[in-house]
Amino acid sequence: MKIAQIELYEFTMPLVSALTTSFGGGDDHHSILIKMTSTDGVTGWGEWSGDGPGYSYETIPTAWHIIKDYLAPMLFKAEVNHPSDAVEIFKWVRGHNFTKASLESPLWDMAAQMSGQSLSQFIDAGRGIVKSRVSVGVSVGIQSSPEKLIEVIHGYLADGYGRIKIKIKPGRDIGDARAARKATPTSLLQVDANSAFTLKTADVFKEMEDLDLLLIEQPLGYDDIYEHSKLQPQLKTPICLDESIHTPDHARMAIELGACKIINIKQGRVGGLTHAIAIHDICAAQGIPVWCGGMLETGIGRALNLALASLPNFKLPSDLSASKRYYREDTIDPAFEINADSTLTVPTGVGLGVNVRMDRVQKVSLRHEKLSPQ
Ligand code: OSB
Ligand code: MG
Repeated sequence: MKIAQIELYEFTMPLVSALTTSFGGGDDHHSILIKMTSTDGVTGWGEWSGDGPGYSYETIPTAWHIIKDYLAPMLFKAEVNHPSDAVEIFKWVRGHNFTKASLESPLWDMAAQMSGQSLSQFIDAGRGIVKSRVSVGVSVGIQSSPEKLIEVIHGYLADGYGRIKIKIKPGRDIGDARAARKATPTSLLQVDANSAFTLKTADVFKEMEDLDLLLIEQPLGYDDIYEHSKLQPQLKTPICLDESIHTPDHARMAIELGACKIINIKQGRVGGLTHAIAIHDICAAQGIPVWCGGMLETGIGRALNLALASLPNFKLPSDLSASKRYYREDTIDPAFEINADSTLTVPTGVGLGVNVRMDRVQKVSLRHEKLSPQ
């Protein structure tokens, strides 16, 4: 397969509910959609899932620059036999994982379409190991008060979510975790610190031990593995790494050091589905369960995440909520809905298996650029 055209759409969409984290968070979701066309006229979609410099160094302008000046020209020159070829094609560019992933995504969509399969089936490759429904939860931002947090959690429980994750930061930690546990004495509950603590301020996690938390996500440095390996043995509650795992080697090293007992896989953060699947396999072999993290993706990115999370070692509920938790009008049809058993159904149509609503993409688009071979 040769690539004939790459279209970039910068867009912004209002969030139904802002996700305030230890590093901030706004009322809108601002990102890039990618439409790719092969010389045979097959089209595929992808979504850049970086968040901004509070989460990783990548931003929309860096993504645009890296795609336009480096990745797109490299991809136009290449013959793509399998979407995983992207890793080798883009290897010369260091880092910029979210940006590489955003171009690898449409290759997976196109390859699955060309094989006449859903992306989940394409990843399965005839092994019969993928699930048709994925267990999911909801990620709840820091609220104005613990009382408000309880109210918001009750709303999500009523919507059918069986797993709640709350964001925490210093000063809004044990109090919020206790409030969340009070709101839901029996649901699966976890906290995400987004790197806001240090070994010196980590005693608060010992106070959380009696709350029966499923996991503590990324308590320490965003680039740290070593100090997490000092903290994990002091806690019974499993540590789950998010920010500090960027490559399959990071996953291997974190497990080897005992820095975590669980890994959050975000395909964008690790440079695409190829590396995400590799990390899934490494963890499976080591008995480390994984779950799929979210970056407030619209339905395009979420469809890809759902295909990934259909793999068997995605054993814990993923941050993949219904369309309406994020957007009043999603970029796709039909909207994702939560099933009564706190699952999302993996699309069965070919490729991503969702219908991209071009009218809505146009409506939210801020900038559009077409790239083609020079
Ligand atoms: O740490 O998991 C995170 C969103 C933006 C940046 C970081 C994170 C998140 C989420 C979103 O928690 C979860 C979702 O998409 O539902
Ligand atoms: Mg996280």
